[in-house]
Amino acid sequence: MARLVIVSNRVPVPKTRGAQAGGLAVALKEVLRPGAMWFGWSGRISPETSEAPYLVESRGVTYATLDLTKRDYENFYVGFANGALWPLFHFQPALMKFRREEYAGYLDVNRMLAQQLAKILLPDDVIWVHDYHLIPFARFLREAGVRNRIGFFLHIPFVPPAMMETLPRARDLLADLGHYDVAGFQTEGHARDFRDCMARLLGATVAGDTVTHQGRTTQAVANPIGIDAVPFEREAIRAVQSAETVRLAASLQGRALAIGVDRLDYSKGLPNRFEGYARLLKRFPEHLEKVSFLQIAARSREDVTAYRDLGRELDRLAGDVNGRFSEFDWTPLRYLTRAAPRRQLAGFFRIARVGVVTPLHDGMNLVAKEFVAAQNPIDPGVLILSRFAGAADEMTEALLVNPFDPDEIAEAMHEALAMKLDERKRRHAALRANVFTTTASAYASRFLALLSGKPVANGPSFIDDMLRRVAGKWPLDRTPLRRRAS
Ligand code: GDG
Repeated sequence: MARLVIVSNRVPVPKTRGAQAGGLAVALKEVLRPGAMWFGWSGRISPETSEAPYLVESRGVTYATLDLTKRDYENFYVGFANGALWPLFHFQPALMKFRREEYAGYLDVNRMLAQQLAKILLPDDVIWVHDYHLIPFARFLREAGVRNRIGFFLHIPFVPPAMMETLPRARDLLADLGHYDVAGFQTEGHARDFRDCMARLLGATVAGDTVTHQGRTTQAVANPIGIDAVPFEREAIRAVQSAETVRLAASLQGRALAIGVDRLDYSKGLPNRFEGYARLLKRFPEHLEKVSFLQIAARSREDVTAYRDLGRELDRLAGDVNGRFSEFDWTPLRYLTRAAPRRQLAGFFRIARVGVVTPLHDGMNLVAKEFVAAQNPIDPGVLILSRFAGAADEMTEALLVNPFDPDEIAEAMHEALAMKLDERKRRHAALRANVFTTTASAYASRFLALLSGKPVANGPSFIDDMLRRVAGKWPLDRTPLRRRAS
């Protein structure tokens, strides 16, 4: 039986404590069945790159992680991945900072990780690589002699050829993607942009969804990610009784709650959202003192300059909104920059009248789906969603807005706050049907079926096999771990 290997930049080893922001960990929770392995960076910085992975087994899943050096971290993670690729793929070339030494560091880390993984693979293992940090990973596995099926899923958008070309080394990265057997994208538009780039920038042949370049064929498909909707709804129902949700509800004093939850990231459109809210209060004064906006924006990637600049801009804008509109007994905008526990978010979503999800560009956006799953179908809130989130392809019953126009955000908030129960229910029923069918597990099984065509779970434990093969040479912690409560 084939074993599944998940490869991603960060590996959420179960003992990690505390609330965790970030879409990938949430989405992959479902796929990890006994017999699987999750391989990648430990999230730790060490004086030396690890010589071998650190292994942890929990519930039959092996977590194999390696430390990076400070230099690796700065070049690979802060530099090329988050300083060049992230802005490029979010249509922000002006924020893209390309430096050759950082790109070289990005390749070095990918090579090192691939060489480590190659040592522990069996010929039947199916390898599923995640996201923009690891684009060249398959090439380095191939160079190490790996002939297994290798798939790649990009969680963020892809860009058309004219935008892709602004990145120095774009052609090399595209060629690297040609080493995957399957390349998955959040939307058909992203998959098409990838195929166009391969054709226009590399001269690859495209036929239907397959791309052939230098004798290798990659199937490039849309495979939209989803959430684990049933447990999330259950969590929301339970959380309504929790002390935090009760406290939040009491603090509203009958006012409508509008909510936004995002990582503090420039792709999420937060400045325009704050300005849109200010325009709502200015242009539609009937909402003054009738609405409270709660924005939770957990700080992330603070080592990258653009994120620190954004933090300062939002502090200023939040102060401006509250300075202009507050009353001595009403604060229009509540702005928190720490992560909240997941359960708490679910409860907050459930009591909100409006969910505001207005990224400038987003691969999918799971918050949109979580907001819908958390609603009470008898009295549901309204979702406002950016046209440029991947989720907009499926969630057409949301109030779709252009996030570059703060007035459009204001008008949608006005419409949502005034919307009658019948229309709220009609829109929510359609959105709910979508969110409960296009789930995380549907996404994962679809991708794995394409990649392997045969069952890939419940195989023999990686750790036992590795123990046999490397006989005590690697650091290993077999203490059974409690499942992280989040
Ligand atoms: C990438 C792509 C794609 C947020 N704040 C807190 C918190 N979160 C959780 C949300 C949600 C997840 O993090 C965020 O997922 P998103 O999809 O909205 O965005 P990214 O982190 O940018 O994820 C994105 C995704 O990958 C999956 O493919 O959809 O387009 O950019 O689950 O609820 N969770 C907790 N506290 C917070 O304060 N506990």
